[in-house]
Amino acid sequence: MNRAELIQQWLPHGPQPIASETHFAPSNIALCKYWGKRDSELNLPVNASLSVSLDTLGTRTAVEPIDADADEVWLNGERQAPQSRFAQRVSGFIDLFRVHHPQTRLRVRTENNIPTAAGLASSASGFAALARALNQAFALELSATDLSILARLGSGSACRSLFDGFVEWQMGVRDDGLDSHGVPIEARWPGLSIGLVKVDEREKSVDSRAGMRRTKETAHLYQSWPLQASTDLIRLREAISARDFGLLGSVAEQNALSMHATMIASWPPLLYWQPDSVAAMQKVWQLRNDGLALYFTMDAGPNLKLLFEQDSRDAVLEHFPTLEIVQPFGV
Ligand code: 2P0
Repeated sequence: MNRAELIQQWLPHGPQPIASETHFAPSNIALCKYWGKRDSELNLPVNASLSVSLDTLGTRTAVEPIDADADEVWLNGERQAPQSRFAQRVSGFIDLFRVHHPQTRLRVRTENNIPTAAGLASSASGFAALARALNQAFALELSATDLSILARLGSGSACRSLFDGFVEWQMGVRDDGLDSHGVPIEARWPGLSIGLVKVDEREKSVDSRAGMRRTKETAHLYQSWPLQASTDLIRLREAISARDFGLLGSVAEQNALSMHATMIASWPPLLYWQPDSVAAMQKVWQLRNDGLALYFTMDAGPNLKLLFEQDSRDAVLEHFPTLEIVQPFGV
């Protein structure tokens, strides 16, 4: 199904838009990854995924109508060129919301407080915060679930950023994707810690969207990915409900490495790792052999995200002194 048709039918008619307040949405890190689409028009995934939202790390966004020919997009205080990829993606997303007010042009002010050194994607929190701001501006009064569906059209992983804590993105079965959205998991895990290991903060040469397509189209190994992901998801749910950190960490690490295995098996090969990424992985494995409960996950880039609990914090910092630590549920 075409996204314009879907929105035309599905989105309520609202009044003329007004200026919104500033809305926040958190970034998220997947413990079971989203990798591969069954529908790239609607960002419908091949597999369900599970993430944890990063509390106060994310994006703040406000929108206001302007009298102009084009949207005006500001990122961290800087006006973005209308032809830039960033501004184009923002305007493309606004198109969904202005379907019943096509003449409307908006000024979008968006600020990320995600440390630039962290190697964290900001598109997830960005589209989630923008969806919230647009919901208010167009007086749509949509539920968090509906906003999750819309955020998914901006960037798949954004559908998980409409919720705090652990979130499952249920893949759904419908062609229109109205059952493919984030669902919060009612469990907290104080002390759960995510440490951001910066290996390289340069923009990656193959973005996730292109990487997923290449993997799905060229890697035979990818055929085993849906089974890996569905098994991991069940085990992660168990780990969360039993608060079993060894299970959570080991499943998350194996899931990330399995995703990377499918990337490496693509053609041309997709290897996001750098020598320092491998060195950091080997350090984690060595520390684990020595008895430290430390695991990692990785996304489509060279940086590692370490997973540990509060009682290991000092030991982890001793070996990774520049680590930036996020505790999504507090200490
Ligand atoms: C994830 N990633 O689950 C996975 C792991 C990257 C690796 O979601 O094409 O930016 O906009 O739907 O959401 C990054 O993919 O891709 C991502 P689109 P998105 O976090």
